[in-house]
Amino acid sequence: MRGDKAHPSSQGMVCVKGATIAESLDKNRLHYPMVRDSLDQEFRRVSWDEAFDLITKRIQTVRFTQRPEALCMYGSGQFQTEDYYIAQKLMKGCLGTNNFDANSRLCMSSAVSGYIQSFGSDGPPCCYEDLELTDCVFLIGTNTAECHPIVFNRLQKHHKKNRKVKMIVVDPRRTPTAEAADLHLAIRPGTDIDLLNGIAHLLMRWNYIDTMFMDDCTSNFPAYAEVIRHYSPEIVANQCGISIEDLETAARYWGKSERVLSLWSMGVNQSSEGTAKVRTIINLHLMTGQIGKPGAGPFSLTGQPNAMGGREAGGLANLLPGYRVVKNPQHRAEVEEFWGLKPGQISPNPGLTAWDMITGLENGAVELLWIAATNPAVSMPDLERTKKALLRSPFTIYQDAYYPTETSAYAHVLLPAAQWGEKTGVMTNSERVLTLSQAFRQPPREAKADWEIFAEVGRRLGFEKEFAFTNSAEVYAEFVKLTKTRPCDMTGISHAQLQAEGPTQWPYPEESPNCTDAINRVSNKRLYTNLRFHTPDGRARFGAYYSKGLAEPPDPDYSFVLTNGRLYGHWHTQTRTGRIEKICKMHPEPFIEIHPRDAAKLDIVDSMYVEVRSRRGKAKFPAKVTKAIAPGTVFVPMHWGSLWADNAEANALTHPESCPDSLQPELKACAVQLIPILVEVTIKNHQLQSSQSSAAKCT
Ligand SMILES: Nc1nc2c(c(=O)[nH]1)N[C@H]1C(S)=C(S)[C@@H](COP(=O)(O)OP(=O)(O)OC[C@H]3O[C@@H](n4cnc5c(=O)[nH]c(N)nc54)[C@H](O)[C@@H]3O)O[C@H]1N2
Ligand SMILES: Nc1nc2c(c(=O)[nH]1)N[C@H]1C(S)=C(S)[C@@H](COP(=O)(O)OP(=O)(O)OC[C@H]3O[C@@H](n4cnc5c(=O)[nH]c(N)nc54)[C@H](O)[C@@H]3O)O[C@H]1N2
Ligand SMILES: [Mo]
Repeated sequence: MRGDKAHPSSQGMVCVKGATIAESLDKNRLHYPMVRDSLDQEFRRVSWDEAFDLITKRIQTVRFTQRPEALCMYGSGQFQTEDYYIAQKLMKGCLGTNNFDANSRLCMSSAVSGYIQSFGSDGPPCCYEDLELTDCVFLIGTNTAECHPIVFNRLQKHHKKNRKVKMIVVDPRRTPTAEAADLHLAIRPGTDIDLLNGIAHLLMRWNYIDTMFMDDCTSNFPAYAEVIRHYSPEIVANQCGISIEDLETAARYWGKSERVLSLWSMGVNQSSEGTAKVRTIINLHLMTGQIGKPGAGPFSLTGQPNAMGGREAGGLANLLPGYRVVKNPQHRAEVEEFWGLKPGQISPNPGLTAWDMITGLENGAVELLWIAATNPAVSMPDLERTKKALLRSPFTIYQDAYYPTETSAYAHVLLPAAQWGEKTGVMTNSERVLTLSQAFRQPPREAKADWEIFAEVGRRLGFEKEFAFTNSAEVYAEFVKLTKTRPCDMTGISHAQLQAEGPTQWPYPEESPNCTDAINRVSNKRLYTNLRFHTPDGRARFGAYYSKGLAEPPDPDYSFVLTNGRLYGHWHTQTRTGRIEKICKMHPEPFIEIHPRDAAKLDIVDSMYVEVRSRRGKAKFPAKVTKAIAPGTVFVPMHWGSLWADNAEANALTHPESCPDSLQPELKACAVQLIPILVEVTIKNHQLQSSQSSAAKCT
């Protein structure tokens, strides 16, 4: 495995996950469709024909005896764009329910809502070249060094080479990212809006604002000015748990820099006020005119390989293809017409979100759940409740590349999916660059591409014409037509074009007499260079938000804040990285980080087991006593589900509080108690052995 030196984004760099991934290609793959009547039975192998027949019959029954709203699909940013598109056409178009949501709900949905509300459209406005052109980079709620190592590498080179470039990191933990910063603001979890409003307060006070930009290009500033008035440095420093000097330094770095770039990820998005946090970051850019120019702008770092493509294809319950939204009647009409559906076929109601699907199983509203390319039995919040709900599901189809995963235990039907390298499709990265990911090997045994599975079900439901595709290039060609004149116009892009020209950035409209290729390529690097936004009046909107803080703040009974996140070597639920020797050696087991002061109070010493309890569940981890975590806060990695360690599931503790605008669960923080375990317990680290033995059973 080598990086692609010609790729404009990675420039040939790969991290450990990329470098070792070949090792996981043939380990524990799901090879055949399998079914069972109830969850206590063994799976039996069936032919694709039988599996398709079973699924279509079940869909028809639910559709005609209940309602299409009882059908749900839960997909993923691991899909290629073609998989996403076909799923939207099947669910939202042909079946008439918007109940398609993706794991992006747990990830980027706050950024999507924030961009839409502030700019009138989704779409990160920056590009990676900005990493090398900025004077000040503001990293908030992102451990870029471990989670976006290639991005971080580019940034670090620039930072090291240019002494004047400032790097500010806002994170309750002293992560490797924070280690590299000129200024680390170790705020209390959930106090981001306090901090951002506090910086805005100082920028106002010191007159570091761009009034001309605000007058010409923005709206709603007065409401915002009224809010930030209340965020004096004394109040903010106290609230965030940082010094006034550090707060002032941050504001000064921001105010004095010609070009400011902010980067953020899950420490911001994964919150019940995630959208407000995103908009509050954008506010700082609007008040200082830091957008639409090189080296500047609000830049969300996308988590998964193709979560961006999912947004383009409309892969959340509130979206439609081409950066359209379900609630907009014109958007629905455009998509209906394009798909040849009768007017009104697309439901005007946003569908069930990922968490709504879980509560829908609890209250009987969901009759059929189709899960693909995600492992919710590890990654959903409030895991005990999630698993109980999954156990009640009348019919669950689970389509994954690997077996077993924690979620396969909850499936009635298992469908083997081809993964990257075994199917050809398009993926989009954070800077809007599209890459053709080409197949280089056959899918193992009977595995099929996700889009092929959805299309075959569509045809068997009677939509032959709608799903008459013979390859993914045709699927893509149809999809791009739906982006015509939309903010993410990619009508000039096709599989053949990507193959010939290489990775391409959108917007990339098809060639027309007054819009040549050359012009497109120059102007699409950054969005909003003309300082006109996609709102009706062309102005970017300030969002005026007071901080609400954590949805579940600590209290005398649950006095610590638990936060969680990622480690450099592991990918999410370990279906691949857990099977790679080098990575397992790098991160042999889960742990809980505790500050020495807290540890001393509770008589906890390094490596001692600690039981962590929240209102929803409990888990056990060996302690890692370290000053890298702020007192009062503890941290556990998210990667260990029940297949990889006993009693150490971080998500058993998290909670599903969600807010109405982005519907983002509060995954990053919850209140917990810590109980040292004096008698040694074993957290058996199953790792490679367990997965190999269970695999032997199924294949
Ligand atoms: N190695 C690795 N890389 C990955 C992934 C992986 O699984 N492994 N997954 C990918 C995906 S899908 C995603 S979404 C990204 C996630 O990338 P990141 O968001 O960078 O990763 P996390 O570790 O989840 O969270 C980042 C930081 O948020 C901090 N944080 C917690 N609470 C708060 C808060 O209230 N405020 C602030 N400011 N910070 C807070 C945590 O301490 C943590 O260091 O990574 C992607 N890259
Ligand atoms: N507490 C807490 N919870 C979190 C997070 C957190 O930070 N803290 N992060 C959240 C975030 S940001 C994310 S993105 C989620 C990630 O959570 P998940 O989506 O559950 O994580 P993955 O392990 O990436 O699961 C992807 C699944 O897809 C399979 N797969 C891979 N490629 C393909 C393919 O092409 N087709 C099919 N059908 N299957 C495929 C893999 O084998 C794997 O089972 O977790 C969320 N949950
Ligand atoms: Mo993510």
